[in-house]
Amino acid sequence: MPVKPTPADKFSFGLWTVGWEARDQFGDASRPALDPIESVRRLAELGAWGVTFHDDDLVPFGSSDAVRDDIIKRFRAALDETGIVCEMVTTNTFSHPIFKDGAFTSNNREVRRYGLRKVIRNVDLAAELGAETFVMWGGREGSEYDGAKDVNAALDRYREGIDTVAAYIKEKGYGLKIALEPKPNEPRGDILLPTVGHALGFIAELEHGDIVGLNPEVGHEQMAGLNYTAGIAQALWAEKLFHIDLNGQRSIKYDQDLVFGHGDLLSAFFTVDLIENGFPGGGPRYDGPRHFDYKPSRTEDVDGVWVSAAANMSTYLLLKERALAYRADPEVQAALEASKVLELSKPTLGEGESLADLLATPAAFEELDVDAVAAEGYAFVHLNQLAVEHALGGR
Ligand code: ASC
Ligand code: MN
Ligand code: MN
Ligand code: MN
Repeated sequence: MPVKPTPADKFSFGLWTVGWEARDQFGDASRPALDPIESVRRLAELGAWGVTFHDDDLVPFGSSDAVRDDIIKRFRAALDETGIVCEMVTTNTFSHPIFKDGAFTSNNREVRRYGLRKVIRNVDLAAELGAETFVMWGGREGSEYDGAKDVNAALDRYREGIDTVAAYIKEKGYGLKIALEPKPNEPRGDILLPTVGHALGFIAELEHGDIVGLNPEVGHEQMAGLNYTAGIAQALWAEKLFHIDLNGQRSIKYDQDLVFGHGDLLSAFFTVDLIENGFPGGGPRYDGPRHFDYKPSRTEDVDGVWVSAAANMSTYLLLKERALAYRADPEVQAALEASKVLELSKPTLGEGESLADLLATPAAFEELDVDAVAAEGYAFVHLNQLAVEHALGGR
């Protein structure tokens, strides 16, 4: 049975998702443009809680200040009327041809200075609208040719750009945090900060890294052949999971942006399990927005846009119900115990035990029956089958 969402579920959507006209590399738009105000109203009717946008989704690139002010005024009125929250704002530094070699890392310094101005203007707007997160997806920060980019200098410029924005946020006293969004490639041949791991390494080098974290997208990690759930798990461990982009992707290919769960469904189950139930042994939790960054497929008409938007939320809620049942099942708890999943939370050295103490413990090494320990099974397949059966509604 599909489940109807409520604002308490904290679902949010980018204006660019439902608003995508479905123009691609090979074909023209297959749907008309949607008025952002209409999108806000429709999302509210469907039970969403929040909305997000790139500056250019709301205010067309190059609009005069008067037009911009008027559009923002109408957008605010739609938020007030519907109760929809603007939880995150991001900047388009990839569509206009000026950004063809990137924004913060373009070889052209004029472009970098222009990009910084565009981002700062949007930080002010994000703060005005009460957003909590400022996402930065550097879609054009990269290259096709290894000889065309000095990666050392590009990372210096990337750091300079992000630190400048973060310092501005602090100086203004805005309640915003920056969330970097990794992606391995597309539209560039290779993009800087291609995965969650690369981005975490970069954040550690920032001066203002305390307010900089991550916005990992399901499909972006999967495009690199990586495990999304494991990626957000490490971001959580590092206390850097500031936001998430949920969608679907079927293996290593172009960025599909399918409906959440329409790619690797079992992976989606474990993503929801981690978000809703946390780590089996406790630890940091994610309680931010359940944000969808998907694209209604080009084959769908305008009605199909809203059907696909609802599908993201329905799938998430069904998986949530299944994930809660999975963890509540005593058989699963026993299987977690039998598989020693919970034993991993116990420190390797005992309380007050030093390495010298361990070295002086023959039972830990000299006397350990290595063959007997090696022969023990972990019964992970049984545990996984329980997850599959729960995910399929068989328990
Ligand atoms: C973003 C974001 C993406 C891209 C893409 C634009 O801000 O999260 O994945 O832009 O959706 O089409
Ligand atoms: Mn994507
Ligand atoms: Mn995204
Ligand atoms: Mn995207």
